[in-house]
Amino acid sequence: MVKRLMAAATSLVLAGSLAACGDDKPETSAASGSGGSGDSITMGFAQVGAESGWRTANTKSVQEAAKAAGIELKFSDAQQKQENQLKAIRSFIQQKVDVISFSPVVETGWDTVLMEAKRANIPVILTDRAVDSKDTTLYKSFLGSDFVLEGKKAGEWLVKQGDAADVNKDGSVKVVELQGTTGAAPAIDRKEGFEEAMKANPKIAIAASQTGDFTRDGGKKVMESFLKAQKDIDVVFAHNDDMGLGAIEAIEAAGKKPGKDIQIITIDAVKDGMTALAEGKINYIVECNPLLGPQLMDLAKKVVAKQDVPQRVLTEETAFDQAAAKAALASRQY
Ligand code: GZL
Repeated sequence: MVKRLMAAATSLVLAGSLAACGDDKPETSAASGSGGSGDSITMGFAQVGAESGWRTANTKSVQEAAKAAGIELKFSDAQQKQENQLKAIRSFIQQKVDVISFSPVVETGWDTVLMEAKRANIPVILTDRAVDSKDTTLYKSFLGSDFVLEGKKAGEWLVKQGDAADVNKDGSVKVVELQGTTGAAPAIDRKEGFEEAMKANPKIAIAASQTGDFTRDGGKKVMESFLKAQKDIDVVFAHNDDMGLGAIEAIEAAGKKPGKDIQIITIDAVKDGMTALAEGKINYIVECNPLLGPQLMDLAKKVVAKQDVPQRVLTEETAFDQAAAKAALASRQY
């Protein structure tokens, strides 16, 4: 009991200082179903931000699953800034939470804070994005997608299109790429997977590649610059739906037909992306499942109970063409 009182006192101060910093949103704490009795689990969750439809769905899944599991959730939104995530994790350590989980906004710069959590005997579960730490004892498990495979699926679809229906008379395919957040695991890995698949048809070439930071506005601005700088773009490969939707706005403003004059391939399969796919403005979407909440809470209970858990838990996901999107749209959860 004393531990929790001390922690509560500390958290009030820290929450105040966090709020005072103004950089990130103060933590929110959803009371658990059990009223925070001694045996309930408290999780500190440091979220990337609210940059995309995928992230919003991921946050909803984590918050709803914590409530359903009777786990008290201290939630922090880092607004896509690593320093805010680091601050939140250190606050969770001060508050002596039972388990910490976060989606690292970028791959690098986590070893020190993970060591601090380890020294405080607080287990860490990574979700969604990975870290580049070589010491895998710094976290108990990583729950999330295989981003290289997602990029590969996107590239393999394009290679198949190229074989089946030449995009240009000479068979050449000019691609522009809207990258995710610089340094983020999904951005690094999706690019790697796409380029790997493209090798099957050397006539497919990436003429320009730039980060749109996973946001709709970022995708629109970068696509506007590509349309000015590049002649005869055939395909846009966007690392997420939101940047692809921004690209659609730019393509239409330039008087071209997205999905026809310029084909668009994206990753995520959130509702807005799937709607554009069903309408024919996007040509192919590789799914990246944000509904990680239930699996995360199961892992958290096992980790707090000192049970063994897998170092890596992969999420199941598929891909959609326009016909599949029309059939799936009504039943999509996010
Ligand atoms: C992928 C996730 C990415 C999504 C984007 O798991 O980290 O971040 O693809 C989101 O939509 O912003």
